[in-house]
Amino acid sequence: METENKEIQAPERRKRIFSGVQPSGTITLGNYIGAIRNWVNLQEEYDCAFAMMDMHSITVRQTPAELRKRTLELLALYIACGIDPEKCILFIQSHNSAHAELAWVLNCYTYMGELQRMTQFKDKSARHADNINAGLFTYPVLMAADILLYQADCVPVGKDQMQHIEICRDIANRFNALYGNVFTIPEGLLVKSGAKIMSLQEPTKKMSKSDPNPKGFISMMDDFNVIAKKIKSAVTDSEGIIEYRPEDDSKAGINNLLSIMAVMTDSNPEKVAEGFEGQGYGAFKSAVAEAVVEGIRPIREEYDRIIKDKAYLQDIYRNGAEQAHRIADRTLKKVYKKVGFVVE
Ligand code: AQP
Repeated sequence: METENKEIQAPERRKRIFSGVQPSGTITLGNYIGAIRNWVNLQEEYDCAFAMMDMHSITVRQTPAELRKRTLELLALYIACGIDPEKCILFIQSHNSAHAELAWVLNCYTYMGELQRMTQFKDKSARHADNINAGLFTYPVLMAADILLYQADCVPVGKDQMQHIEICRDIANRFNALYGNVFTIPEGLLVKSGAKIMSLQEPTKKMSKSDPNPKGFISMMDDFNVIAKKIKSAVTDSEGIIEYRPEDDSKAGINNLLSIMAVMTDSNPEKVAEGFEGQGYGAFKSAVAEAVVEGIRPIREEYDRIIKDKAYLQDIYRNGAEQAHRIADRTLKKVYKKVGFVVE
């Protein structure tokens, strides 16, 4: 019998994505625009794993009951934003012990000098001078473990996290140079618009959920009136001209509002500015407030529905942890073998 001499090609593996948010506060418009919003499109093209990064959160003191509550709220918010648990792996970081295990190994392949250069460490140790703990210092190593465990090809993050992606690549390259091709070298994926949303009160600083001044950030859980009020009292300048000048720090407040408006209306900051030519800051701020509220409204309606269903959320994070373990354990075993541990 003649056999056909055709090669059967294995289907190409879809590229993999890993990302996450810390439940260290209520999620801001910055986290949404710079990260979560973009995951929704990416889930169609990539194999995605998104986690609630609770282990990272404890690098800064948290109230335990609050952290637990916010972790589940974050899961509900992911889903409300359009992340589909049928398409993506959704899990709680601490449910997969491989993260801590790989982080330990990678700690031994990371230099103190590299970690000392990290901007986030410098910023956070200045803000939490009474608690400069070792976890805060080695945060980027845990983040490298998060990414490398899943052999992620891409990591969608905001601009503030790009330095951590760079160190992750350095650690992975160093490990691969010693032991062969163990890790996929990941690329950071930045959004075109809104990769860094700034504080409404100090527009040269990024919007942060742990900002002690709540007027500086818009929480995705804020009352709609509060959102409008915060936008209307955003710091701008006295020039009175609505123009997008990203290089000009004196326009940081207006640039930021233009970026937010652009994302919420699927436009770009220059076009938005053209539309408001000759108008005052008051009218512009009202329009931004309306766009933000209308963008958040459907997410909040979904969120309110999902957060009530605790059994559904539990099913998702349990199932997610199982799937996450399956992928991560393969990488961890390989790493353990390479460094010389006795693997059963
Ligand atoms: N202001 C921002 N603009 C755009 N993207 C942002 N991200 C954070 N802030 C902005 C992106 O959101 C994702 C999740 O961030 P995270 O919670 O893991 O940590 P973070 O970057 O430290 O965020 P915060 O809000 O500033 O948290 P705290 O106050 O706890 O430190 C990341 O992709 C991040 O880039």
